[in-house]
Amino acid sequence: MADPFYITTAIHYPNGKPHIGHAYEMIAADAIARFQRQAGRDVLFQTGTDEHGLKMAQAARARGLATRDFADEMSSHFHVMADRLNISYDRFIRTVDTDHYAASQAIWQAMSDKGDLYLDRYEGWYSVRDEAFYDEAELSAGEDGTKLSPQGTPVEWTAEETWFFRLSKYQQPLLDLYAANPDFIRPESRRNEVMRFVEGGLSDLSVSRTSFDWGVPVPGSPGHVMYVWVDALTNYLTGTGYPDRNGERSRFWPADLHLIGKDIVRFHTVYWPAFLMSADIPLPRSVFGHGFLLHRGEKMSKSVGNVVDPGELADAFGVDALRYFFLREVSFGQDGSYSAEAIVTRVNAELANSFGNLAQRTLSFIAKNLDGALPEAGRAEDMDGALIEEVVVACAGLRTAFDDLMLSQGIEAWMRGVYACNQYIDTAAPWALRKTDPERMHAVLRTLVRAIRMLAIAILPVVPVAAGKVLDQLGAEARDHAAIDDDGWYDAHAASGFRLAPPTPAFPRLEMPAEAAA
Ligand code: ME8
Repeated sequence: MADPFYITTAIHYPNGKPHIGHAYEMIAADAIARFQRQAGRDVLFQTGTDEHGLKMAQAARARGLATRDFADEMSSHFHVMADRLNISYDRFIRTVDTDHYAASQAIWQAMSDKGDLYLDRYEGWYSVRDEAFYDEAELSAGEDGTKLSPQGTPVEWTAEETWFFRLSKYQQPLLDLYAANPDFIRPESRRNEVMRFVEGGLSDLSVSRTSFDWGVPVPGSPGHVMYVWVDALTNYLTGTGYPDRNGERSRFWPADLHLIGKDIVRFHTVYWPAFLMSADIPLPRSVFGHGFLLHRGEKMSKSVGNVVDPGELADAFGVDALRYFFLREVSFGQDGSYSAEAIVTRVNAELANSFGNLAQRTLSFIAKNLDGALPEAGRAEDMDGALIEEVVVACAGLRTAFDDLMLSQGIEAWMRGVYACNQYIDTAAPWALRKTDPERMHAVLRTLVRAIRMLAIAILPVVPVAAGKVLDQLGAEARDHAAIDDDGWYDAHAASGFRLAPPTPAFPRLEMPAEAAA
């Protein structure tokens, strides 16, 4: 059986509607999941919503709804968005799911059996917006003198009896983990931050709450619900059937990649591995903290009025265009900025005018002038083999980069293959050869069809529908990496009598939406 590959996104707080940051994270994870499937891995891909905690309870109260009803309604917006963006998840988990309660209570019990949990009184600062505790030293003063968390959110003083997790005990094991596994935290800048933080010493962590009841009940401790991050992180295990270690999906643990944003790296690389070590569960192989998306370079905020609904962007530009833009424009791991102009410019230059035009011109010429029959071998020249070689290198470049999560660089490598094709067309000028040298025209078009097929397969994880459409037009069925390398495909396919129908453009040109242009 193929090698398993388990990838997860963060589970998103549905206290408000999904925003572009949520869409970005799902799209990036989806491209990686699709890429790994093409590489032949047996992929499990999980995303979902994080529905417990004080933030959700307060948001429900503000809407005058029962918390569960509010959670049902709000989670559905995330589910709809995932489907709208063509996210190929295997499971959309909700932390209110029954099996998730079982998993959370099982890991709790395992940490308790280890002797890592104890009751004490917690007094300290808590940010509801971050659902996080902070030390006094981490806080700063806001404009009106109120205290703010490092994320700039308000904190409040809380005091209650809670269960504590002996996080301090795991300081050295965590440092050893980072030292032995340089890829455990990526990118490098995040790794350095986390190592400095842990080297500074770890306090034990308050892991239950008694002041509200919207959470997973702590086993054997009436009145306590788990701190929302304990249950939230456990979602990754729930997806593999934990605590059953022999179930259908247990082969997917340990996870290969937790893809999350830079603001929650500490939870995933300090708390989460410490919980797992305590419960004697193997650790995930890698955590990648992506950057934040900014609108025209500014942080999204309701007061600035620049919170853009991802569904509206998808309606305006198309899902594949949006996917391409995010993955190409943002150097993965760093912050990135988006605007309507930037989307239109990038997509038109690289997809519509370059790859789209290449495919459309070539395929419609064949449909019209050869009656759709795939070109014959004709009279080959050295430049044909040279082009195929450049395209092979471009596709391999994408693969190597994607393997390393360098998504933008991978697409850039792919673009070099597209540009090489466009140069080849300009030099070989097949349209001019129709009357003067049909033999040579056949060879040129044949080379282009081979190149277009390889490029379309390679870019499938990024633009699955549009690239799939080009491949459908070509009648190219196999779409995994082995198919890119299959050089025998063309002649077998041409000999089968396949005929191209007149194609419709797979990568339409975008126009600036009227209101954004104003
Ligand atoms: O943190 N750009 O949920 P969340 C890019 N429930 N990514 C962004 C972003 C932006 N502007 N804003 C947020 C939570 N994100 C927890 C996670 S996981 C066990 C629990 C990312 O809805 C953010 O970094 O606040 C996180 O990875 C994800 O969106 C969900 O954020």
